[in-house]
Amino acid sequence: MHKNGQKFFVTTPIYYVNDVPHIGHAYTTIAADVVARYKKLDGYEVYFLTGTDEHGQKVHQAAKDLGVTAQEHVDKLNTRFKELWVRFNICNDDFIRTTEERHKVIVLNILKELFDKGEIYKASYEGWYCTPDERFWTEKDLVNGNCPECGRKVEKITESNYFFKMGQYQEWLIEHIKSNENFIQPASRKNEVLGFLSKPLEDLCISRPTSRMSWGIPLPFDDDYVTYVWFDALINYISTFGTLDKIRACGFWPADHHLVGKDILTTHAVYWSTMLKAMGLPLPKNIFAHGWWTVNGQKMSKSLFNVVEPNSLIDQFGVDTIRYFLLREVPFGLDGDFSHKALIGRRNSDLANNLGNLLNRTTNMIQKYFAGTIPEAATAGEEDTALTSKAAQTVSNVRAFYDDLAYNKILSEIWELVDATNQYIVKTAPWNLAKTEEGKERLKSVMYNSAESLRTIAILIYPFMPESAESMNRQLGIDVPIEEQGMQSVAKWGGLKSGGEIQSVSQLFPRIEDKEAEKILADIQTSGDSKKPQAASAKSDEVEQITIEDFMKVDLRTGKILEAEKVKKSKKLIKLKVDIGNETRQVLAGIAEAYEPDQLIGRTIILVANLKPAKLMGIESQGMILAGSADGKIILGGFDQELPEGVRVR
Ligand code: ME8
Repeated sequence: MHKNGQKFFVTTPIYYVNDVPHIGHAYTTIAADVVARYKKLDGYEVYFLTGTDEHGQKVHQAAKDLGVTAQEHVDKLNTRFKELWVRFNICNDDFIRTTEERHKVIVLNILKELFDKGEIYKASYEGWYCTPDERFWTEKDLVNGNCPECGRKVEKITESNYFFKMGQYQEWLIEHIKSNENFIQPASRKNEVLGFLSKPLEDLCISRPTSRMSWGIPLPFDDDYVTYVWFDALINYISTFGTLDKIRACGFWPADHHLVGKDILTTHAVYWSTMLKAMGLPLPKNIFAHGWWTVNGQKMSKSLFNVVEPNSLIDQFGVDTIRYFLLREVPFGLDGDFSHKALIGRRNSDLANNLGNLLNRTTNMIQKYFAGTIPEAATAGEEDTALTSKAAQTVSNVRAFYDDLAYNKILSEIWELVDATNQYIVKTAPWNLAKTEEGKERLKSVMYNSAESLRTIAILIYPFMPESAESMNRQLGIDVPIEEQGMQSVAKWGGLKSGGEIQSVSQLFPRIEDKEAEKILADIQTSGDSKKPQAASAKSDEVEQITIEDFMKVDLRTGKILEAEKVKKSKKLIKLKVDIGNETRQVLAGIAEAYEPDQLIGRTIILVANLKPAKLMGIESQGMILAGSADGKIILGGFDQELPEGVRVR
């Protein structure tokens, strides 16, 4: 394939390793994959980076609650992302983890260099700290006394810490943003950043005392501290290449696009830009902050259990339908709402009816009229010229829309060509041409042009739907994969070779029939469109049915709580002594955020009495008590009248 000698570097955020991967994460990663694949097709040498963010308080806490080491925890969890990206056909060149040695070494070097240059200093600090977000805020940042980012409670903390002299770069950064029009996109988000910068920019606290949080990269100049998780994480964009010298030499720097969600624009536009300035490295050409997905109008969150589980969606609809839907449905940059109904609608109208039909009718007619051999174009009528110029226009518009990552416009352009080709077939009416000798000559051109248009479409949709595009290409009897044909093969009409043999393959996008669609929507309705997050290996989101015998295997018993105390160093766990009639059990329950130990004593609960004992934080738990949760609030299961201990519940 023709190489243009240019390099292209695109990144996604590195996702928090203990998040359950959902369509929000998939969205950014697919968007990066599409532009990476397009640039490759266009002859660029591409470097596409993604990964996982593995330090910080949340990981530390989650590992503690599970009674495993933080390293064991992250080693296990990062694979959920890796495996999902394989399923989604993501062509990343590197997957970086912030706990890897190669990353830690670079973070240490950079910290040391900045410290030696006087960019980092130690000072006593008083601020408002949001533990879940791991961020300090000043008094003026707070909204109604709460964290301006997540709205949760903040605590006042006074401690000595290390600071990066971020504030000194405020004027320079404002100037940089204003004079580089595409540095932050979309424009509305750029204005938000400028709004943020209209208030005085403070220096950035880049350390956390190990006494409070030890899961991080120790500061090279003070063992009592670890590096603030954001300062550590942003450096992943450098550590993938190695040292600063390697960065300067690799030719990929600076990034062409850092793709991020709007939630983390400030950390990229302000923290990252000023960090780079201090290091003397060029800033990214573009930071694109896309919008936020909700699901049927609700926020996606683990605690709400309404995460749209991507593995299940892939099982149900196929990879390419989801890749297409996410980028077609909502303009990149705006917020969107995910609904299965809209997904099925797009699949049936755009993919099955418009594109699928065009491919089927064209290949079927070539089979029927030319025994499957692609004929040679002979004549060129008015309709043919209209179609070829539409195709040329489509290619040029698609190219231009990539500059602004206007994915939905790109797809809508391509579908205009799909429609134009379908209309071309209707207008030229091949079934009538086939009736006469003269018509048969014309039919050759009509069939050739329809197939050539499909070849063009296949190349244009390839970045979005790589599997389907390659399959279309094979069906058209082309044995050179699209990856090798490149964008230059659609620079002019006529790249399809006559004489190629049409291959019949199974239907690309079978229609989801009304009955099946109704069933899918009804299933979602009954589960409140709320699916519990599943492990990446889960193959189906259907609720498995069990028999009464299966259910009876679970020994549920009433139990009276005799004692309750909080587990030291755990935010969530309470240790209970529970009387279940003929014996007393020690049980650990993750309810400390919802109940005080005193409230629990004397309560009758339901215990899973035949659960294998397990150790949490080194303490044995001999059973599990039942509870429900809504909006993150945990409520214990119980009875509306008194029952003695040890009664079987069924
Ligand atoms: O912020 N809609 O990681 P994270 C759209 N580790 N995109 C969404 C989304 C939603 N509902 N939910 C998540 C972090 N995303 C840091 C990043 S980078 C150096 C460190 C996507 O796991 C979106 O890209 O919270 C968002 O910015 C990112 O996931 C946040 O991922």
